[in-house]
Amino acid sequence: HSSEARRTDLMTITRHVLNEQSKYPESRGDFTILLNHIVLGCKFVCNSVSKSGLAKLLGLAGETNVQGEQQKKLDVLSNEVFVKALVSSGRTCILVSEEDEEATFVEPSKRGKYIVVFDPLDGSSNIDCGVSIGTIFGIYSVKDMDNPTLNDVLQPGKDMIAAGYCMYGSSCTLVLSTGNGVNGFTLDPSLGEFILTHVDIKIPKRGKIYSINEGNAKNWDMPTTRYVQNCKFPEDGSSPKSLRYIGSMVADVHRTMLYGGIFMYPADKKSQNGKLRVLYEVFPMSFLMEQAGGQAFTGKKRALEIVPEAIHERSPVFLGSYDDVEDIKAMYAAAA
Ligand code: AHM
Ligand code: MG
Repeated sequence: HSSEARRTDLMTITRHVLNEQSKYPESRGDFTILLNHIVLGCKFVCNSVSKSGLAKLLGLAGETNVQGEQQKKLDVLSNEVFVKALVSSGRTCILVSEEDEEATFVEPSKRGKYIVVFDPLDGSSNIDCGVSIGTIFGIYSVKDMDNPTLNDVLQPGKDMIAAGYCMYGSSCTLVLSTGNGVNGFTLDPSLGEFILTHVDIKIPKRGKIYSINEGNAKNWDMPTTRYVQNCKFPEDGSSPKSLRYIGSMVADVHRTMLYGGIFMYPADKKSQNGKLRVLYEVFPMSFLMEQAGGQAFTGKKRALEIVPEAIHERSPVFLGSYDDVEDIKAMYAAAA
């Protein structure tokens, strides 16, 4: 009767995290409270994203509302919701958002021990045509709660204590790791709860898909060019890989996680450090990939070993199935 049990014994994300945290005797529920506020932000954004097409149809977007304010753009709105939810959780001390030039230092009366780095709504070019977009987040602990400094944020990704993303697609899926593997939760809209649907996600050791913006090929370096050439014309006589590229990091990484393969945003002649941001794009996704048994590489080293010098710094990244990332590492080693 296990299917019956599954239907009546719902493992919500809160219950799951409470279970995980109960393994640590010193845990006092702070992380669970923090996560609940992140989840609230995700639910809000999910709701706004699903209504945004309708709002456009009814001519709401871009119009002024009753207070005479312009309707806020979705990414700006999402950022406000996350910042307010995180500050009011009372569990954060520093926030870094893709939308804000400067880091936010939480006032002492509302301060907690966690640092949250996030991209509230990633994949902005996909918003207006209804393609999947997402939220990405990473969590660190501060060293000295009474004295938070920017250095607390500029830690290598391997020091994160948790990372995750929420994808606003055909369903709303939240994928989370607290350093004990990766689990996926799907929002049940009728309950308003994220329910555990993807237990202990492991990425296939090798995949059949490569994912990259090939429009930049003219400016790639030699190892990337060779690697992609080999995806299409494999020298060992194996079948060519399929190409999938959505242009939303969350959606491209989510597919890579479930189906296997490799996602790449390399350096190119125009952008020496690629496009993706270290703190709230490269680090959380690399953390999740490693936790799922995959790898993340920058072209020079393990992505989680980058020591960022600025909060909006960028880095090239190659992440996905263990063996596929081994191949690109070999291309770089051969070129060195
Ligand atoms: P954004 O923060 O402006 O949305 O840019 C980030 C997005 C990622 O989601 C995605 O992987 C990448 O940009 C796609 O870039 P490109 O359009 O250059 O292929
Ligand atoms: Mg982004």
